Amino acid sequence: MPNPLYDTLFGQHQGRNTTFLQMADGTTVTHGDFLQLAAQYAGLIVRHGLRPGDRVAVQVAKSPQAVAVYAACVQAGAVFLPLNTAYTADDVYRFAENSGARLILCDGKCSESLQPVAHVCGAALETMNADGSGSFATKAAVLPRTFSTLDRTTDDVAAFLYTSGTTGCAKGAMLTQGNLLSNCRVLAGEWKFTAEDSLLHALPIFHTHGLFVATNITLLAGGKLVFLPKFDLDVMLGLMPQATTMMGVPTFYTRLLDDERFTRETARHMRLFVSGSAPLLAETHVRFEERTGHRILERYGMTETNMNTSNPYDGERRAGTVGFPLPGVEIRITDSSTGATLPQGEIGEIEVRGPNVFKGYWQMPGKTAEALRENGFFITGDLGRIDEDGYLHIVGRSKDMIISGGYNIYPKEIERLLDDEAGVLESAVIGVPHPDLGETVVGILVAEGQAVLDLDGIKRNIGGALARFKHPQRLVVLPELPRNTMGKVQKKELRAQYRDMFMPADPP
Ligand code: MCA
Ligand code: AMP
Repeated sequence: MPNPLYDTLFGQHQGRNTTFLQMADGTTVTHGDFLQLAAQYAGLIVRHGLRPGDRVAVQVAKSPQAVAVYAACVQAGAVFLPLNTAYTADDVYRFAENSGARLILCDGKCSESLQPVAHVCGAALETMNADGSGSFATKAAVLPRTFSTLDRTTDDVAAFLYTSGTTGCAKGAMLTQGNLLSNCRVLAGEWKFTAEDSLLHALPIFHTHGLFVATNITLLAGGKLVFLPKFDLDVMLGLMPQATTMMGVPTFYTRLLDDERFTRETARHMRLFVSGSAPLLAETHVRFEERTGHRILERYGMTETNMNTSNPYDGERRAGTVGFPLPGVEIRITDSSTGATLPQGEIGEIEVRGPNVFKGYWQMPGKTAEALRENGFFITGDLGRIDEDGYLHIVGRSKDMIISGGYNIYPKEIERLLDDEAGVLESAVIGVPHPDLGETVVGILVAEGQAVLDLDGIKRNIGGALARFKHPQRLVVLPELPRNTMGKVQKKELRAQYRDMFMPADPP
């Protein structure tokens, strides 16, 4: 029976003895063994009563078993809903509840806090620990190692990825089999992936970059992932000589460059370094080439669209740009207020159309209509311009969002908590430049009347409700927030005022 995503990424490897995953300790998982495990997991998903289209929320550590859950969902026609392991139980509740998840998979350490969530949502709860053990593995182990793949079409939803959005409300972006397939096919072709490739994989697998780009492309091409639980400089340096490609957020590149052990020799075996998820400074691009002789290939994507543009594999990879639209993808630059296409070279809203663009936000026709024009163009919330040679430059964001180490943070979510603190009249949360993370979170507070704010206490109070990576690194008190004549807070001014807060001072 046809299931295009399963057949293309997974089914083609059935019974193969080739290495799919190589772990840091040198142990490996073959394609064939991986697929048998995935089949057992698919069997268990179906035994839980899930039918095609039902959602499986997954908040587990990165492991071969976690990837097998993804494969199992595809094979059983379930919608895979991966969640950042840093999310709090409240976050998981919001996503599980909104999506109507029927099965929640979590680390054994979280089962106590998530049991009530599963109960309220009417979902089953199973555990999967970082080493793959847990109730899910135990129950699956006795099931057949084959599973009759369920029918799907390219228009069926394969995954939900949640984005908080500028209003702080959770939106489930529905990605179809066709979205994921078209994008990985195009990227594998453009970036010349083959079965000979070995990709150094240190990204998390709960986001587009690590899963739908790095993992899908490698599966499609039949190559190998050198599969690391997280970014660890020593491990990366040790294993890079065995790899041919790497994908990373800019923080990976700055951390590598800050270590003198990272040399031309370390990168000698590599053929391609890809960067994305956040802006790569032109300076990093230049330093990287000086050190290794490699030009980083920067590309641009989004949760709702997968990848949109890429610098060329052959041809000039231009620092400070995200390259050209991928084959089949259209980009236009528009006037944010009228939606009219702007003349070439002008700065405006970046809009995207193509087979990569998602189906809409789950059960949110209003939000979907705000983001997706009737003619199919998706309004990205990024500002850019196309230069005379056709390269896209991202020059800023019209959406209020911070990208810290490749993770998106929406200020509204933090401002709400700050505003609720005793003695706080109002707040503004901004992103300021950070040497390691690209941007980091700063909260600006205005006190009520003569109130004296206990900043450490406020940090502690809001901390419990926020995933760690969203915690403000610093809180600052101002007598008032800068506003324009319409009364709108001028975050641009605040960002300018605090732009050097974490940056090393230039040597005199
Ligand atoms: C970890 N911490 C962070 C971040 N990561 N704080 C702010 N921003 C972060 N990104 C905090 C932890 O909460 C912890 O805090 C402390 O740092 C150490 O944690 P650890 O896990 O050791 O952190 P790390 O190893 O230094 O991680 C930094 C990292 C990681 C390697 C940059 O965040 C990462 O792998 N980022 C990649 C994200 C990604 O894949 N983005 C793609 C999204 P404490 O000590 O206080 O507890 S997909 C996307 O954007 C689109 C589609 C695209 O175009 O790709
Ligand atoms: P997300 O919605 O988490 O997938 O994040 C997507 C956002 O990351 C985009 O809208 C951009 O703002 C940003 N982004 C992704 N790739 C790049 C890049 N190469 N340069 C600058 N920003 C990027």
